[in-house]
Amino acid sequence: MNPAASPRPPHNVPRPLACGRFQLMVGGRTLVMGILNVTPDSFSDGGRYLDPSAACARARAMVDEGADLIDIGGESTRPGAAPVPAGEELRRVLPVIRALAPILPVPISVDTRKAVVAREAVAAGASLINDVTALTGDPDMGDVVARTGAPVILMHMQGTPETMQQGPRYADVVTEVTGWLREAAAGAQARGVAEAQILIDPGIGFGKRPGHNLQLLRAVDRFVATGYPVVVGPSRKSVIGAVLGGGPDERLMGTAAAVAWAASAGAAMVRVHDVRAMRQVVEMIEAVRRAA
Ligand code: HH2
Repeated sequence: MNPAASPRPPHNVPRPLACGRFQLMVGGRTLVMGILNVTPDSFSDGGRYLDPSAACARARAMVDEGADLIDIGGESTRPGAAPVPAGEELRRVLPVIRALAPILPVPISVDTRKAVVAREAVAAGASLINDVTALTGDPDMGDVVARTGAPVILMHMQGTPETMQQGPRYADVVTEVTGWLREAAAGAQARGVAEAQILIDPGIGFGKRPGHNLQLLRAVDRFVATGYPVVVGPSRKSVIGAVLGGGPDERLMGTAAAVAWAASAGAAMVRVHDVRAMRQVVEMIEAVRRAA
């Protein structure tokens, strides 16, 4: 990439990301996004936080453990998951966002592929939009993101959650996903989203075989070199089970290794379930990075 062609500062210079009444610093210590799935069927924490008071308690606990922001989702996007109607997704996430927004000392992100959910979530107090379809799903999502001015995570997925694990294919997964994300970011800007508000995510586990996921992790530095802040979500995912064996609850150390790798390659944010442990991982990586 020709740096002169981009107004973005180099990725390793910390800069503020405007998030509603908050500012997150991206480009310094890797930020920790705590996952809160208000769903009956998420692959790891499904059914545990459907009750709004349990969800709020979990969000507060993750903040105490060191989360820099909380990502709230009301629809599982695990492989084979059926879509959730907008009304049901709104019923799941809005009470939790409304209860948390006035009291949480960190920004709330909404994990949704529906424009109406993103719009209502921001109105209720969310200040970042995490769209696993990178604005390619709901035709109104681009407008909602542009109008709210919220930062947006554009994530790569091949196919849809229903179909994505049915024979995913790439000639060169890293080049294809990098190119796709660059185009998604350009498309978002063409629809009025500010360049400074865009983050990109290679979408670990979304239409990828284990080998693809490992190659994408290995290439986090190539995503960082695009100049966009990079989000990586390896937490407890099946690629870890493919390497080490074991179910989602046995993937803590594999997650820690993936988070350490991503953080040392310059990832701006990691999306994780195990906040306390992963905050320690990213702080240690940062201490090594800054050692004089
Ligand atoms: N992964 C999941 C959901 N949302 N968003 C981003 N930006 N990146 C990710 O890697 C990502 C994501 C899937 O994980 P989880 O939320 O734990 O499970 P489920 O989709 O079953 O709710």
